[in-house]
Amino acid sequence: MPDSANPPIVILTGAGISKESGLDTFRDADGIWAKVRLEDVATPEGYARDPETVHAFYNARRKPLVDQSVAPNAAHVALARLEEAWPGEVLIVTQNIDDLHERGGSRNLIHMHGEMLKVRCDFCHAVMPWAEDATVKTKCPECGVTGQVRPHVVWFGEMPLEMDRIEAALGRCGLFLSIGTSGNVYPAAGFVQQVRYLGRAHTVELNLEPSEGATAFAETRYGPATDLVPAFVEQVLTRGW
Ligand code: BJW
Repeated sequence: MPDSANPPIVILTGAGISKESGLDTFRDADGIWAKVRLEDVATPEGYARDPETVHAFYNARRKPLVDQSVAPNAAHVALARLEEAWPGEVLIVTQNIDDLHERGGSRNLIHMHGEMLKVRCDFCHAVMPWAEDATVKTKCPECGVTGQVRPHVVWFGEMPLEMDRIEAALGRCGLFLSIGTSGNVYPAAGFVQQVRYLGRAHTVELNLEPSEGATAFAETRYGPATDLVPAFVEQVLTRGW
C-alpha cells in the first residue's frame, strides 16, 4: 500500500542525464543519430542484415563503461540520495543502457531499454553480464552455441522490459519526474499521459529544453541536469513538491 504522507516517486530518465558524464544523446545535433542511421543499428532488421556493424556499434559504446572512463554526475548522485532519504518508494525507470545510475548509488532501477553491460543468447535466451567485445563468432557461455549472442538492448519494434512493473508503479505514484528525455520514443513518451489520466500525481519535466510532450507536464524546469536535479531533490526532501 502506498504511504499517503510519503507517496511513491517514479523517475523516468533518458540520455540527457548522462550527457554531462560524456555520453552522447540520440537526437541532439551532435547526437548518435547524426552519426549512424537508427534503422541500421537499432532495429532487428538492421541486425539481421549486418550483425557485425551492430556489434561494433555496441562494442564501442560498451568500452567507456568497462574502463570507467565515464563516471556518474551530480544528477545521478542526487537521485541516489533521494532514494536513500525519501521515506517512501523511489523507482527509477531509465531508458539508458549505461550503468551510471547504479554507479551513482541507485538501487531500485529498471532498465526498460536493456543494458550495455549484458548480452543475451537468441538460442538459449540466457541473459549474461558482458564486459568484452561481442562478434558473430561469440560462443554463448551458457549453451555453447556460436553466433547467437546479441546485445541485451531493446530495438525499435521490440517490447521494452518489465512493462508490468512499470505500469504498476505509474499507477500508484504521487510524483512523476521526467529527466533528460526528448519524448520521441514510446511507450516511455506516453508515461506522463498515463499518470495524468489517473490524476493522482504531480508531473514534472526537467530537461535542457522543452520535450515533445512538455505541455503534458504540470511543471517544467529547463537547464542542465547537473543543476536542476540536485536542486529539485533538495526541494523534495525539505519542502515536498
Ligand atoms: C539534457 C542535457 C543535459 C541534453 N541536461 N537534458 C507511432 C506512434 C507511437 C509509437 C510508435 C509509432 N511508430 C512506432 C512506434 C513504436 C516505437 C516508437 O516510439 N517510435 C517512435 C520513433 C515514433 N517504439 C518502439 O518500437 C518501442 N517498442 C514498442 O513500442 O513496443 C510495443 C509496445 C506497445 C505497447 C506497450 C509497450 C510496448 C521500443 C523502443 C526502443 C528504443 N530503443 C533505443 C535504442 C536502444 C538502446 C540504445 O542503443 O541505447 O533507445 S532508441 C533511443 O531512443 C534509445 C533511447 O533510450 C530512446 C529515447 O531517447 P532519449 O533518452 O529521449 O534521448 P534523446 O536524444 O532523444 O533526448 C535527449 C534529451 O536530453 C533531449 O531532450 C535534450 O534536450 C536533453 N538533454 N543534454 C538535461 N545536460
